[in-house]
Amino acid sequence: MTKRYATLVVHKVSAGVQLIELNRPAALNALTTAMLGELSVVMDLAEAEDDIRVLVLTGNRKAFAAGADIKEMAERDLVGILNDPRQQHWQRISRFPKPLVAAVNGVCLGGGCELAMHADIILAGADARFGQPEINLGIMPGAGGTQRLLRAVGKSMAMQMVLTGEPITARQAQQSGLVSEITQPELTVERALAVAASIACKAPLAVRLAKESVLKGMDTDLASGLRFERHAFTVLAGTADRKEGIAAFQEKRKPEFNGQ
Ligand code: CO8
Repeated sequence: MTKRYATLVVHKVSAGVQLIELNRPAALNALTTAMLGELSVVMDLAEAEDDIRVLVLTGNRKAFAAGADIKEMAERDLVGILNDPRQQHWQRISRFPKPLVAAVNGVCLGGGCELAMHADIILAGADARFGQPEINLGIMPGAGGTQRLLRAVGKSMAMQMVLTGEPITARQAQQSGLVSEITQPELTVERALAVAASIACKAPLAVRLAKESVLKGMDTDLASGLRFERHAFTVLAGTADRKEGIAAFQEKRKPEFNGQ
């Protein structure tokens, strides 16, 4: 099943997996407020729908997204930026509780790179380029780029990208930890869907708490992170899916998880 929005195309691909394509090819998928708003709506629907367990986000072969839409940005003054409605959409995207996999081909710049970094896993085609070129426009990253990039690639690489604006290759992105896997460009989406399908058949509550626990580790000290992990692990002891998972292992069969 496919649903078309003004700036997105959304496909129900397989059991539990939904694919979202950013669809402004003439502008290299530059992110407008409307596009981020549609992404928020799709995420609201996906969060509420039990049958959707993992989202895959992609662009096209030329561009994941070339950044925030510069034409739209040019119309915003200081007050416009202070009251920027995009902030709400970014927050919504960052709070999405189910796994989000990004399949990146082509340019992934500025707000596009920041959007990719909202994903839990980034897979990239060999020709992908990641960058934070905002400095060339006299501005700086404003949707988490300085913070998420630092955590993903470390200080030196983050500083180099943010201060020079020069993009890095898919290979450099993988070596520095921004990207988990590199594929042939024509296979990036297929591979991302396979990764998503592998996650979609796991116990949803375990997936949700595991994601939350890893994200917790991004912004807390080790002791607090370990405490959170311990609580989450304990909570899962009360689930039917844990019983099912262990029973299936002992009975040498595939588990059937139902999210309880
Ligand atoms: N915004 C709007 N339109 C764009 C953008 C963009 N970011 N990028 C490309 N386009 C448009 C071009 O204007 C062009 O349209 P047209 O044909 O109508 O002139 C079309 O896409 C194709 O682009 P090019 O002809 O430039 O294609 P090239 O292959 O020659 O170049 C590049 C590709 C190198 C990617 C080039 O387009 C480029 O440098 N783009 C801008 C990249 C950039 O600077 N991105 C950062 C934007 S700022 C940002 O993201 C801040 C985020 C802050 C978020 C805060 C939220 C609260």
